[in-house]
Amino acid sequence: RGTVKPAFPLSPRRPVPDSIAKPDYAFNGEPVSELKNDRTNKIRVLKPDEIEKMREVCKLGREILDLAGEAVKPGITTDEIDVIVHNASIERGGYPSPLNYFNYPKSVCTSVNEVICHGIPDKRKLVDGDIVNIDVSFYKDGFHADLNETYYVGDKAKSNPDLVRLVETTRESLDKCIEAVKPGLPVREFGNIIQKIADDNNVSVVRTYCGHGVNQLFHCQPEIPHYAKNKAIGVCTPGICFTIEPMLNLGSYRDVMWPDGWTSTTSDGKPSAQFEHTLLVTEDGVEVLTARKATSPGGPVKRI
Ligand code: EYF
Ligand code: CO
Ligand code: CO
Repeated sequence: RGTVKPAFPLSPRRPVPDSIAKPDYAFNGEPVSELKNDRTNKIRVLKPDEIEKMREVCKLGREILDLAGEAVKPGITTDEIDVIVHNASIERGGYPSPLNYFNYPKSVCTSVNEVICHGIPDKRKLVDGDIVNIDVSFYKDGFHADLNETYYVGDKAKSNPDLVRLVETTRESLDKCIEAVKPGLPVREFGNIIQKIADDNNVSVVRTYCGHGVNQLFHCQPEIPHYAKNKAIGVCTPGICFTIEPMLNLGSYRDVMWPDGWTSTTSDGKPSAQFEHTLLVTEDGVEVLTARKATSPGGPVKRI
């Protein structure tokens, strides 16, 4: 019902050199250690040396997302963005976490316009007036980073008031959550913060996909829903790492899955935006491990 359809065929699977250490699922698609861990309800508190490894992998993850973001222009295909992310991951001595995760076929998720998340890079060229979310996850030295941003494609997108309202509200909803992080805060509170900002700006909150713990495992406890009055379990505690990754829609909050089993889109074909950071809870607040740099591409646009 929207603007995007699959642009097949997908390019062949990109190889990762034997010299790069891989997560367990890289071989047969099954994240065995995650599935085992799911049976426990424990939120892992990282030791100082583990926190240092999270800092390093997240710094490199930011570099990779920025390289991809710099390439966003009318005419580039999302598969070409996948090449950039794949090669940048290997050049930094790590593994692109999405590749073969539950058999996911690519090294990054690229979600255009009405695609909410998990869009598969393909032959579609970006067009002036599109928005595209690039979701980079990166594994190195035993730890994962996970971050994403939504970018405007060309000047047409930046002069569309509804798109700017959607993208900037989504960005602000994540920023407000980050301001609230401190030891003792229940993780269920993030949904209340996001929903209030979404309601005030007449956009809706996707309910199907959540933020998550991230450390030696790509996905673990706590689960972080982005909608109000959720019943998520867990409290911010120094040494835990998790993502917050709100997905907001211009129209209905409802999502539908494409027949490919990966691509989630809005049910009404209207656009969706997302931002994500990996966060570390500290003794007195939060460290944004995937923080933007002064040189990072994209960034806020003034509302029209
Ligand atoms: C089993 C995938 C599995 N899942 C989550 C697997 O947290 C993420 N981004 O912030 C995230 C990224 C990826 C991911 C990349 C691949 N997957 C996707 C869709 C359905 C599904 O069902
Ligand atoms: Co992500
Ligand atoms: Co994530």
